[in-house]
Amino acid sequence: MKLAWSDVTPRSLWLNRRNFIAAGAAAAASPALALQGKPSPYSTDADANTLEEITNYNNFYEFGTGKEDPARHAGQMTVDPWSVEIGGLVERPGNYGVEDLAPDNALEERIYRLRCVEAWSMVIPWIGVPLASVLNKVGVQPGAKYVAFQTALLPDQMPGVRYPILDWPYREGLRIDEAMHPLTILATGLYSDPLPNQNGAPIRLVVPWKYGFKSIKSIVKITLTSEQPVATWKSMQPGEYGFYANVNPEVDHPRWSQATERRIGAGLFGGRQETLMFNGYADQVASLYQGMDLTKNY
Ligand SMILES: Nc1nc2c(c(=O)[nH]1)N[C@H]1C(S)=C(S)[C@@H](COP(=O)(O)O)O[C@H]1N2
Ligand SMILES: [Mo]
Repeated sequence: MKLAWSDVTPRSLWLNRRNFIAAGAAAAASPALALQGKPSPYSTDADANTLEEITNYNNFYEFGTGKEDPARHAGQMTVDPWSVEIGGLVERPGNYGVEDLAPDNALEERIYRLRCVEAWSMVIPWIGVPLASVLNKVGVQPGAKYVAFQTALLPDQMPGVRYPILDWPYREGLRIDEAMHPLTILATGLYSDPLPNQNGAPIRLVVPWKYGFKSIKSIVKITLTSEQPVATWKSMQPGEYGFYANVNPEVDHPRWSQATERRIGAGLFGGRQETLMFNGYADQVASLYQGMDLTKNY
């Protein structure tokens, strides 16, 4: 039998997590869905968005460019069985199952802010594992400087990829120190349920201090490389989207300001809130970019 949240969580945290607990109680009735993660000091105590909001306002262009398209179409994607091909500069290349990479007993809860480059934001209670734990499992070779990620390309199941909106498959990358940072996770669930397809099932990257497009969904391939890998948005529009894509209120997008953001669900009178440097994670990550000109390396 698993410990209850109240057994392992201080009451102050516990109160902030009331939404999560409610979802967990519902999931307990259905043991197959009773994924639980350990609470984490990396979590924000900001109020999380509702499951309704998180699963109905999405960017997942493989299913269309409208915010409601993923909720409408992603259900037709088969996510089980699924394997992730890990290769390049690693000691143990191979095809890994999602359960191998993110076993139930390793799952953690991370309540993170998500800031889209389009200037809206949410707070999402992810469940997942540090990407570092996966990279350590496969063994990083000394020459590895970057990590490349690739999304599944399933034309029969993804109506969006029939159109050349992006250079499919969707690809992203991180520098190795960014990939190994404890804030960087691979998520397999949210609100105690397995990840909904529209949020990138069965396994997706979450890098909370970067614009949302870096957090690539439905990953089928991870490759350790010595050169900076291709990133889809950067390769499409390099003047607008950089490799780093760190949230930065002082560097505007060429077509709009990045100084403020609209919190989804805040309502008409919620107003806009100030965007924080590194999306509020500066204390943890600013040192990664010491000496870099962030207006050039955007
Ligand atoms: N494969 C893939 N990953 C993707 C995207 C996409 O279109 N395709 N959109 C990105 C963008 S722009 C954002 S803001 C986040 C949104 O994640 P969410 O829908 O789970 O909130 O996913 C990112 N990951
Ligand atoms: Mo985004």
